[in-house]
Amino acid sequence: MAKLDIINVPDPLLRTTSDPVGQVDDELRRLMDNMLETMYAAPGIGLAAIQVAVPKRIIVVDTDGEEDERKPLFLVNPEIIWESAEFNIYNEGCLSVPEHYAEVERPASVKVKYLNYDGKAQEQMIDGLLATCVQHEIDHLNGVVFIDYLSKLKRNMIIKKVQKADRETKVL
Ligand code: K1U
Ligand code: ZN
Repeated sequence: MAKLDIINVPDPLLRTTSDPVGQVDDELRRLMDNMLETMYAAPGIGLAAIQVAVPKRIIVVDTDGEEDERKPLFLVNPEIIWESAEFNIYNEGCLSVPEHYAEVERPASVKVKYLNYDGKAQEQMIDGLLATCVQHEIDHLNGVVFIDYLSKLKRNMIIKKVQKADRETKVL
């Protein structure tokens, strides 16, 4: 497995709509394994392929935390087919917007349809942090970043701070 580079805002790749996957084959599974290693190393609880500059509709998530109890989910071509009328607010972060967090409101529960690691079609009801995380990652597949839910002023301020921090890291 290999750790991949995560791109940050304002990289224009983060604004692209990712392409559906045709077939889940060994090459795609290798990408999913590398995404998972990258996510755990970051550390994070989710990662979309576009965050490692691959415009394919793939996300990996693991919101359970403990290293000895890892339960990763691989979602290929994920689609939300139902969402609850009830909403949750969560203080979200993003590996492509390092060090910045903001409250975002999203449906509390969703039903998601996807292909799993073996290419098998699945439908699953999810709630809590997992539902928040899956919605955040599906947003990435549509070129949406969580800071888009904030005011333009706050969003631009965060982008400038991330750019400045990245410039300073490059110089070191
Ligand atoms: O960049 C990403 O898409 C990953 C992001 C996922 C996410 C976090 C919170 C709410 C919705 C979606 C992260 O993983 S940011 C890092 C983070 O939240 C975290 C890191 C270590 C332990 C626990 C959480
Ligand atoms: Zn993110």
